[in-house]
Amino acid sequence: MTGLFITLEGPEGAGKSTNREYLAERLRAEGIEVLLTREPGGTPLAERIREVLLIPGDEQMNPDTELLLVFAARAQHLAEVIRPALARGAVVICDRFTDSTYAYQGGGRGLSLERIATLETFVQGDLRPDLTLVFDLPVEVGMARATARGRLDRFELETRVFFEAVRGAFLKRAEADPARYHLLDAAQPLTQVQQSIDALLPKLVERVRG
Ligand code: Z5A
Repeated sequence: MTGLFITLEGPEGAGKSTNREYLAERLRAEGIEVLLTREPGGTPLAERIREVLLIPGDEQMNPDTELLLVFAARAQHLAEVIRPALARGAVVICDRFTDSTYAYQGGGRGLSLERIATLETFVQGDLRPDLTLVFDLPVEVGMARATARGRLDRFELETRVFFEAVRGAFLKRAEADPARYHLLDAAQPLTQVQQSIDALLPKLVERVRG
């Protein structure tokens, strides 16, 4: 038995954390086992790597170090949480996954996409998400939401140019594979975003029940 692997992606402040709970509750209401998790993180060790990645420090982090840390956390997360849950037939909803690596380390930092793809295969084998919801919104709207929330993490301190590149990378990936990606307009009021999620539910439930 294999479950369903759903990832939520998009720039900062897009509403992934808010809507992951919503989607999980809707699926649970159908009697489906849902495992809700996030990256970087999802296990105690991977959460420690998350802190290294997010907390601003005096020493500038080398982009390759950043890339290797996200994949190190992912290897742990896959082994301890994601693969076991999928193996027992659960739906895994993961707030960010490797599309974020392509967007932030590839688009934002300008690292080679080929190198990211090599690490992706090394760490994941042939495991890829079954469905990726991309919460898209203009950079200034996302930045305003993040700023309104208070203290900014190491990524949120980046420039607008960086976030435009991140957004562009998500959109490009979504455009290249419409079978896997579903684009949501995250600048809409929350109730409308959730209506768009509701519209996806019947097909999702059907897919889980095979
Ligand atoms: N990162 C990376 O570089 N490489 C990788 O491979 C991975 C990650 C996996 C941490 O992620 C950072 O790690 C991330 C990329 C990097 N950095 N950034 N930036 P994170 O997921 O923890 O951080 P985040 O994306 O910045 O989370 P976020 O700002 O919390 O965004 P969100 O989860 O999409 O949004 P939210 O918390 O649900 O909503 C933000 C606020 O907006 C909140 O007050 C909501 O109430 C409000 N909101 C949400 N939806 C709406 C609507 N529709 N209308 C109005 N207000 C709304």
